[in-house]
Amino acid sequence: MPANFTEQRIKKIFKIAESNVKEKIDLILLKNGTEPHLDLSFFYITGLEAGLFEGCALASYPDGETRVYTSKLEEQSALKGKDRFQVITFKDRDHLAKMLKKDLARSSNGFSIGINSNELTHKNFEDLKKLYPKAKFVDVSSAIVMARMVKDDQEIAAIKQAAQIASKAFPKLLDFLKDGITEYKVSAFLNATMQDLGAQGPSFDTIVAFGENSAEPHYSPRDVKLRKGYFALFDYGAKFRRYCSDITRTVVYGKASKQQREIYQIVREANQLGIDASRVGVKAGEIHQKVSRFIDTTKYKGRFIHSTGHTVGLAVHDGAVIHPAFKGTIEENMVFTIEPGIYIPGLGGVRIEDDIVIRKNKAEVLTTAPKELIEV
Ligand SMILES: [Mn+2]
Repeated sequence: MPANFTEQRIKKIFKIAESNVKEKIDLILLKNGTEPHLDLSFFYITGLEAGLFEGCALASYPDGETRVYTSKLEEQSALKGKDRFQVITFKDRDHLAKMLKKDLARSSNGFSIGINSNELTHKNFEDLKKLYPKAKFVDVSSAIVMARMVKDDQEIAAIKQAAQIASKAFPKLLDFLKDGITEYKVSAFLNATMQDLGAQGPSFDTIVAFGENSAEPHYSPRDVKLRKGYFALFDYGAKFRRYCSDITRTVVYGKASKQQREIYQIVREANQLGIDASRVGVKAGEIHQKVSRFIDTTKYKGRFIHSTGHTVGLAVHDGAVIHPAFKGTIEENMVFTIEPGIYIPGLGGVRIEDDIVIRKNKAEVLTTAPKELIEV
């Protein structure tokens, strides 16, 4: 890991921010709330792997200088990065406010502070306005999203490992399935298996959906039992060094019906189409259109009800979607999912999701679990 990557990442954010807003930004200030209102950009900039940093702040300057304001509780975690940034410890909220006021108000003539409006809570913003009445606040959230979207080598290595852990858990999961086992038990098994394989934990709440429940894309496991002839859908991911993977596989428990086989093959083909369409220079919307138009040429027209994918990183939904709603162009070293599905209420659904990293000439698939139809 390059020793100065905090400086590199900060400079990258400033460069994009200043070209977006066309004005000078004196500093970028991140302020965390309490869990779950934590800005993961805090970890992007610091590279810290441990800690929550509730209530903590981070200030970065255009030359790459960064100060992390931490409570005593997180001090030991923060000190792990002290070669890349300064660590300043506060006693309580008032102490932090005093230090922020003194350290950052460099110019009495007013100065501009970049904030991440995607993550800063309204309360924290109101507090900052009181602290710096003369400052001009500039929203740099889209620059942060863009900077985080194109990954560097150490980020890709972490996601790759997270994807490997999730992929390795899949065959173990198949061995665990049996008549009458519940969605709860299988999701607990998956989480434990990923940790056993080296994950910090699951990257989001594991989805295990049997039978007709597989028609709900954001389903939560319940005490539903596995029965012969059911689709069984598993959407899960591992977190490794804070980076997420996100995979979905669907199998048939028992012998697949003709219709189940047909739905599966269409989704399988749509998944490959999406991967093949993911290249440097294409618009995210074009990838989605290729996938959704293909599904709409089949008798399952209209049954693909979400975007084709989303970027993955520190957050499992890391800022952009693979859909016309995101106007951006695909660049080298972006990491995102391709996850078409077909959902039929009352019957069930199939989704096949992979994580891919965009390389110079093609997409590299990071999730290596098998994708042919499996009848368990
Ligand atoms: Mn996903």
